[in-house]
This record gives sequence, C-alpha cells and structure tokens, in this order.
Amino acid sequence: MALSATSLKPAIADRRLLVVDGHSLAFRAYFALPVENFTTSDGVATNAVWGFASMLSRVILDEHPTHIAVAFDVKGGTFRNQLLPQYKGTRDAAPEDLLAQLPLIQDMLKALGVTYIEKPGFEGDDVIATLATMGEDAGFDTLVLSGDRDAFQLIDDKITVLYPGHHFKDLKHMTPEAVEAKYKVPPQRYPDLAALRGETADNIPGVPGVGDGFAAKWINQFGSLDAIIEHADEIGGKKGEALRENLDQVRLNRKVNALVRDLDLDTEVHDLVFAGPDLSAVDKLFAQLEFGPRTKQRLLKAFPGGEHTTDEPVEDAEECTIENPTIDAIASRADLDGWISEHLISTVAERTMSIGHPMPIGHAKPAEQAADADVSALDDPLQSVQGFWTLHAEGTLRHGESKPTSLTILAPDHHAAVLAPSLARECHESISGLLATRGGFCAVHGYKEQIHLLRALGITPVHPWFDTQLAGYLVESDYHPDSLDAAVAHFLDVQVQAEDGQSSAQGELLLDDTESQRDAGDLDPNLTARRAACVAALTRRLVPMMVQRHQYELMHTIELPVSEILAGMELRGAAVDRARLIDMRDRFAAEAREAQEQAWDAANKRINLQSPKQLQAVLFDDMKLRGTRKTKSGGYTTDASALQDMAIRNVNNERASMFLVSLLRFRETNKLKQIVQSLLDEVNEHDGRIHTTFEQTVAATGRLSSVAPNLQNIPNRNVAGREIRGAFVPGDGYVSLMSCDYSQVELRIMAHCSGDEALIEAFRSGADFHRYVASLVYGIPMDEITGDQRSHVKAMSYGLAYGLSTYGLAQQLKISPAEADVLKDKYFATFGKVHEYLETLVSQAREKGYTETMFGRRRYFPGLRSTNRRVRDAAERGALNAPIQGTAADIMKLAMIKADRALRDAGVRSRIILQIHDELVLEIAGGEADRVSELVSRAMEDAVRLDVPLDVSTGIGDDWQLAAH
Ligand code: DCT
Ligand code: MG
Repeated sequence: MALSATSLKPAIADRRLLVVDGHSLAFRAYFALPVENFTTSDGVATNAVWGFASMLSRVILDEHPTHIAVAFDVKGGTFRNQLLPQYKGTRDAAPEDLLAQLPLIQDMLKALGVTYIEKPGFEGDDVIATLATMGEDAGFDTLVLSGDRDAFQLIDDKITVLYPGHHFKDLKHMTPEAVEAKYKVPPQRYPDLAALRGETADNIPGVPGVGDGFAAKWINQFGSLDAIIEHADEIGGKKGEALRENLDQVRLNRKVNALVRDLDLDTEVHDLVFAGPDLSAVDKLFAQLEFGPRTKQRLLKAFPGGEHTTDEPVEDAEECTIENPTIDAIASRADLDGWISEHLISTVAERTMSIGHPMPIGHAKPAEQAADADVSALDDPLQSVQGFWTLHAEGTLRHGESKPTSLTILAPDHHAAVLAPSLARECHESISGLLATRGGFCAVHGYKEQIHLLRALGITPVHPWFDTQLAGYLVESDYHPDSLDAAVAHFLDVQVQAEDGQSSAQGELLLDDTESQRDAGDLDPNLTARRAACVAALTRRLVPMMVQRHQYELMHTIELPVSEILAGMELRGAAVDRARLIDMRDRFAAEAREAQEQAWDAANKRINLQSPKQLQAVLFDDMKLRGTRKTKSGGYTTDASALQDMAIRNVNNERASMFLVSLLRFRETNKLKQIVQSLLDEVNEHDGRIHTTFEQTVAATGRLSSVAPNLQNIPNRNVAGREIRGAFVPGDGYVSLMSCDYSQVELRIMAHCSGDEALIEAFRSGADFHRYVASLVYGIPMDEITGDQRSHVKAMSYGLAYGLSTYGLAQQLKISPAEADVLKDKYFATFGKVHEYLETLVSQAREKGYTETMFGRRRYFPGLRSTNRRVRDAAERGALNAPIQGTAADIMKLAMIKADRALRDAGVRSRIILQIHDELVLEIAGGEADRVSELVSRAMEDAVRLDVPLDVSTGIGDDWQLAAH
C-alpha cells in the first residue's frame, strides 16, 4: 500500500499549497477519455469527473500538498470581455456533457474535502492568482496547476506553475529558470512578451510578425513593455512599424493578461487545509457515478485517511478474502435435507440466541436492570467465527410486500445451496428447523429485511448470531452503505481483477445484477452465492471490530430485537383515510397554485418559483432588493429564512412584499402537497395501509428514521402537520389510535448524566420545568418569569442538549450573539455541572476519538483532530450532541422492546404501528385502551432508571391527531 499523504506530511515541506485551475483540468480530462467508456447506466457522462479525480490524485501523490484549492470560472462574461469583446471569442462552446459534469466535479471535491472557489466577474485565473499570492504571503510553497500560460507571471522563488505537456503526466515544473530558458525573459516580464506576441488560444492578436523571439529581444533591450512603448519610435524596420501601428492593441493586451492578485475571496489560506474526505459522501457520489471500489481505493490513496477508513487495524486481511463457494445442486427437499446434514449439522454446533430481558450490562447504571439480562449466549464472539453459517435471501420489498428471488445457505466449508423461491418454499420446514437449532451461529446481512423475505417463503426467522448490516452501523455509524455491495467495498479491500486501464472503473465488483434481471426471475446462482460469501467475509471482518469497539452486546440486546419489532410494524403498516388524504392534497395543490399566481402577478412574469436562478433575477436584478447571505456560488441565497428577513425588511415595498409572501406561501403549501402525495403514493392497494420502511442504520445518532414514506417529513408542531396526522386512523378490527410520547427526554438525560443537582431537582419538583429553570437562571420567582424569559431559557436548554452554537442560538431567539453569550454564561453559572459535563464530553471525545451513550453506543469523530477550524467546530458540536441524542435513541429502542414484550405477554391484540421522534403510535383493539395505555407508559417510563423521572404522556383518539396531546 502506498504511503498516505498524512504519513508523508512531517517529512515533506510543512506548508505547501496546491492551487488548481478547475476548468482547464476538467477540459483536459474530458477530451482525454472516451465518453463511451464512462457513462452510467442512466446515460450520465462521467469521463471528466473520473479523469479530473485521477489527475488530481496523481498530482497530490507526486507533490504532497498540505493545502489545496480548486478555482472555477463562473459562467457569464468577466471584466476582460468588457475590455476586449472578442476575448476568447473563437473558442468552441464547451460540450453540453462536459458542462453537465462540472457540478459533479464540485460535488466530488466537496466529498473529498477539497475547497473549491468561484468568483463571478472574474476568471478562475484571477482566483488562482489571488490564492497563490495569499499562499506566498503566508510563507507557503505554492504550486499552480494550470494549462494557461498567463499563470507564468505568478512564478517566482515560492510559486511554481505545473504546466501539462502533451500527455497530462508530463507536467513541467515552470520555475523562474524554466521560464527564462524557454522565453529568455524573467517570469514577471512574461505578460509583456505575451502582449506583444498575442495569444491565439484567447483570440488576442499580437503585433504582426512578432513572435516570442523578437518580443524577448525588445524586452531585454528596453527593460519592459512600458519602456518599449516609450521608445517605439526608435525601433526601425517593418517590425518597428507594425509595433507602432498596434500600440493600442498591445496596451490592451497587457491589461487583459494581467491577473488580479487581490480579490476578496472570503477565505484564508489556513482554511484550505487538506482535511480528508467525507467517506460516506464519497461512497454515495461514487455509487451515483457508478465508480467501483477499485477506483475509489486508488483515488483515495492520495487523500489523508482515505486509504484506510478505520483508525484501528483490526484484522489479518487474509481471513477476510471472499472465497468463491462451491455450489451444490439441490433439486428437492430430500436433496436439501441431505445437504444440510452433510455440510451443516456435522460442522455447526447447536445454539439458539435466547436473549432474556434485553438490557445491556456494563454501561446502564442500575443493578436491578442488569439482573434482568441474560446474555449468557454471548460468550465468545471470536470463537463463533470458527464455525458459523450464512443465510442470505434476496428479493424486493415494496408497500410491505416481499418478493423473494432466491435463498442461499452457505456452510462453513464454503459449500452453498442456492434455492429458487419455489424450492425454498417447498423446503421451509427444513430451513426453519435449521434456524431453530443452529440460528445461534447464523450470520445475515440486514435481519429486518431478511425477516420479510423469509416469512414470504414460509420460513420462521430467529434472532441470528450476527448481522453485518447492523454491525457495520454500530462500528461506524457515520457510514451508511446503500447495499451489500457498498458495504463489501467499504469494509473489505475487495480484490477483483488486475487493473487494466481506465475501463476497469465501471462495474468492478461484478455483483450488481440489474432490476430487469431480477424481475425476469433469472436466478444467477454464482452471483447470489457470491453475495452470501460476501456476508460471510464481512462477518469475519466485523466481528473483531465489534469486539474491539464493545458494540457486540448492543447488537444483541438492542438492535436485533428492535429489528424484529420494526419488521412487524412494517408488515402491519398504518391505516389511512385515503379520501381525506386526497382532499388534503387537492386543497394544498389549489393553495399552492393560488400563491403561485399571486407571485407571478407581483413579478410580472411567469417564472419558475423553484428555480433559485430565476428567483435571484426577480429579487435582486429586477426588484433590486438587498440580499442577506451569499451562497457558495456567489449569488444571494433564496432560502426560507432569507426570504422571511427580506419580507420583514421590505414591508413598505408593496410589490416586493407581495412577491415574497406569496413565494413563501407557495413553498410551504407546495411542500405540504408533496408530503401528502408521498403518503398517497405509498398506500398499499390491497389493504389500504401505509407500510413505511424504518431505517435502522442511517441516522448516525442511533435514532430510527423512515422512508417510503418519510414520516419525519410530516411537520411536527403546526396546524398542517396535525391535519396530516389526522389522516392516520385505526384499521379494520381496531377502534382507536394511541400516542405515547416522552417529554423533554434529552433534557432529562442531560440532567442525569451531568449529575447537576439543581437541574435534577427542577425535574423532580414537578413544577413547570422551563419556568423553574428560568427562575433559577434569572434569579427571580417563578411567577414573575415572562413568556420571553421562559422561551429563551427553554431554547438554551435544548440548544445545549443539541450542540447548537451560540450563533445558532442567537439566530433562533433573534438576539445578538453577545446577548446569547450572556445568557449562556448565566445558565452555566446556575448549572455548573452541566457546563462541566458538556466540556468533558468534548475533551473525552478528543482524547478517545469517539463518544459513547449511556448504553455504550459509540460514534467516531475524526473531525475533532482536524487542523481545519470549521471541521473541528462542527465535530465538537456533534460530539456534544451525540451522547445525549444517542442515549435518547437507546431509551426509545429499549422502551419499544419492553412495550412489545409487555403487550405480547398480556396477550392483547393492540400493537405498535409507528415510531417517530420520541413517540410510539399504537393501534388499539376494543376494550383494551386502559390496559394498553398502562402497559406501554409503564414500559416507556421504566425503559431505564435515571436520577430524574422519565415523563410519558399518553393520548387516545379516533385518529393520530386526536390521539396526540
Ligand atoms: N424544541 C427545540 N428547541 C426549542 C423548543 C423545542 O428543539 N426552542 C424541540 C425539543 C422538544 C420538542 O421541540 C417539543 O417542544 P415543546 O413541547 O415545546 O417542548 P417542552 O420541553 O415540552 O416545553 P413546553 O413545556 O413548553 O411544552
Ligand atoms: Mg411540550
């Protein structure tokens, strides 16, 4: 493996800035690589992105910069076109499919942790010149990667231009000596020479007949272009005459080719530090671009920390290779039974994972709960790696219906049985039997999805020994692969075939079969068996990581039981009143249309209200309003808060405020329409219920989220949100819905974990919590606390628990950051241990590299050690938030497990159907309301014993809205 850039850092120059001309690199990449070889299955061209990344990583590996920036031109003319209208006029327009790749290149740079900069009205060259100058001023060695010779004027002892030759890899290091040798003038005179000679590439005419040679001769004779112009009369011959005839042009050329070196870029050299990639963003983007793991591995070699993604070397790589299984032919249940006894019964020991009361030990405080736990089955995970088997069902899930396409059983001896769905159904008893006796040594990828597929095959799932998807999430919660293939690429260094040039960038893993193939029912046994082998290899890789990071118990005591409950909830779904949703959708749509008409009236134009560009044109060019904040690309933002600020500022400008208000209303109603539509889209036509998919491995905090539909999208605290919740109703056989909600759970966790007596007492007192706290903070009696004071202190409490910055808090309260700071100081003066606790969280995280919840769930924060202040600040806020949010997530999961068990033990029909934020929603059967309410609130209150009570409020009603409280 090549040395990483990080490990090279100390040995090479301490500070080295690389400034890249983004457009010139993108052009080169585009024309160097055939677009036919670099197109995604959706037809998106990726050759420029791929080439850009390859060239950039090569330069980084060769030059070891510590700081990097990429400059881009902004579309539209620059001041040079105003000086010289034909400037660059002969260039062909860039091909469409190159232009389309520029935003992708920028996304990629962002994911790779490389800053890029654009400045409207100036060319990338000016940005480059400014950056290089900044670098030089700050004492950096500076490299400028550019194919534009205008950059030569920047060259001096500290600035070198890397100028590509015919092949990109023949980069020439243009130093002062190299410029002198080639042009016979020093670099600072190069633009004088270019002004005389002209530059065909830029459509800049020079003095006819004068090339580099004559230009250099004059410069050396007179000293500079100014001096040449002054003495133009003294120059004889045809060339002298030509010069005199073209003096104006030459002067203009010199103006045009002078680079601007002092733009205000709103950035400092130190911000350009080469911080390292955001691996989950990289994975997401590479998946979208269909770049394979080999490409990723090769590119990331150049980036700090990119060549190995975990900070602790865990495993002998040899053990994690993916063995190609031997596929045995199975034609009947008898065949399978024979195969099972030969390959599994003889090699896998009997074991079932019966985890008694799911409560992790070792972290949760109360001894009483530890006594509940029966984790005897969790003896030695490393031992289990010796003889485990793998079960891998494949298929699709939609609207709660599963369509299995194959089932693979992989034995420890690498023999595999691959069954088509019909045969798997025929063999369901054998497979259920195998699970019942040997499930304690079974590995799967994504137990929740496997449950659905197995059930659809008539097989009874059991709590498995290991789930590679959950394990991946527990060891690295910030990384979420979208597929098994992605997880394999991420956690294992998959060696496919030897690198054979660029074309290997596409489809490297050779695992992705296409949807159409699945639909056609084609079963490729080699492919499915190989995926099962991937699960086995992931298991071998992840078990030691899980042990090392102390996450193994969490998987068994929290995550796997939650998977079981979630699978049940997904299968049941939640009934909705479709007619009510359709009504609502149509009403929101009508309101959106009306708002749109009003906005168009005010704008005098039927613009696309969803296009920031068109909005900017109306707001800032046409209406001449003052913008608030700038976006990265240079324009002013048109986000909701900016529009609101502008609306307030322009109340007296009738046209503007009409436009802004209508626009805001359009946005809101249109969004509501989309939310309602997204619910309608997911109604199952057979049972009229919405079967959302709960995502158990996406939110890095440990919280659950949901997709198809995303329940988190339903507004939480306004009228529209309540209305939408009103469409969720009890289904057939049920009489009402119940909602059970934790209140202030994060604040209670903060009180408990900090051990702050005053805050604990605030909760124990039973008084209105925020008023009580405000009274302590302001030092006045509770009944004198104003509404504002209460809400400021409330926001402060939540702000601390959520890791909000002082600035964010000031924004929320609409007070100055200084005032917010004063409030924060008062707060900390009152609740000293809260302050201490929060500080300790960060300092411990910095020391250990991760944070931990009360139950031991970890989150790693490599950003805490970044040298980039912005990265570090964000990581610190994350580290503040993670333990509290994560503990809240753990508590909710434990509550679900307890509540589900209590309901089953009581033998009631009522059941949990949704989990969202801090809330559980249940469908209540007739006559069970009181009993269930009692059982569930008890389960939630007792999920864990804290030094403060956990408060649960419960409501029952004819729909979800009426059940809320
Ligand atoms: N919330 C927040 N920031 C705030 C206020 C609320 O992040 N400034 C979030 C966290 C809790 C959730 O919204 C529910 O809000 P409320 O019900 O208003 O919170 P509460 O603590 O129950 O306060 P109250 O006693 O006023 O209901
Ligand atoms: Mg409340």
